[in-house]
Amino acid sequence: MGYSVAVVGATGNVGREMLDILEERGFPADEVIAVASRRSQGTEVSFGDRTLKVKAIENVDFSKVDICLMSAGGAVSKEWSPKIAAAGAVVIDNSSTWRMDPDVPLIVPEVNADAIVGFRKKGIIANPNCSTAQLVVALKPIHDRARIRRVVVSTYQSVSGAGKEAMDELFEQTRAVFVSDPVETKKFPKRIAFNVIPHIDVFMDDGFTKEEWKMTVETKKILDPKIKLTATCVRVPVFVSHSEAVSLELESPLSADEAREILREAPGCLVVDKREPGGYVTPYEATGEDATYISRIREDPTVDNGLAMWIVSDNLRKGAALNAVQIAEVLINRKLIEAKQQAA
Ligand code: 11C
Repeated sequence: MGYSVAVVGATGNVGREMLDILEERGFPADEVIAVASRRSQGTEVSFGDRTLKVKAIENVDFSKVDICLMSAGGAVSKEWSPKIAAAGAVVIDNSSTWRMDPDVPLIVPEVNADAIVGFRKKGIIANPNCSTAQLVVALKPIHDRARIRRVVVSTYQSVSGAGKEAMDELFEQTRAVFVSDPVETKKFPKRIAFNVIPHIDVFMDDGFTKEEWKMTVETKKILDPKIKLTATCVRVPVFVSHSEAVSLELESPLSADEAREILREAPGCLVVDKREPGGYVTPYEATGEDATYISRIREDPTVDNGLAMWIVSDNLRKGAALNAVQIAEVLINRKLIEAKQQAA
């Protein structure tokens, strides 16, 4: 007997990717329901070689659903995730709403799959922010070997992290620059075409942005509360895949060669690190791929036991949809849920 899976937010960037990944990985689903707001009801989305008609969230009977992959934004999740969980489906939520709730596990399967059992408290499992997910996949094997004391990370985040309208804005501004039309800004606070913007999400009282705060608190929750992390998050004119320049201060020494060997064996990681022009991964190559790519691994002599690296991953996949589907696979593989009887 297969599972009944609902994808809420099925018309968005991440929702579509969730459908693709369920299909690609042969997820054991008897039924996949595409769900969105009433506004999108009746629109069609692709699922493999089939087309699914989108249902409005109000019209779905979640008591017949086993797993609900949510990517419909914070407000929808706040209202609907508890209702869906109460109806008996396990919610895997991609928004930031539940991540820091002590009764909701925040999971990256390669890092803290064992914490998933905490889902029984509220019936909700949180997916981390995209920039955190790829970071912790690469940090976990290093932390296990040499204990990370402090992380300094600068991100180079693609516009797809801000949604489809943001992708359209980069495209439209780029076109406008080439044909000498006026460049309009809508979603971003400054022009993004041929520019970079050191600001993602809202500003906090201490001068950091919420995206930077999320990287700190989520890394602590997933990996180790003792790790200190400071981030500068920057939007760049790239459509898909986030990049990160990361400097680590470790408790014990670890050479670049040792780090490369550890990361080569680590789940979810792919090392591409030749010290020559082009011997590293860029967002263009990471797009559409599942791996977290690690390049430019080198010792940093400016601090004790310093190590630096470059980490790139597809933010819509490992940063969102793939991680959510992997969480669902952990639930099934560890027999933490059973498929309900399907309606005829
Ligand atoms: C961005 N990382 O690139 C954000 C998008 O908390 O899930 C994801 C925000 C989140 O804009």
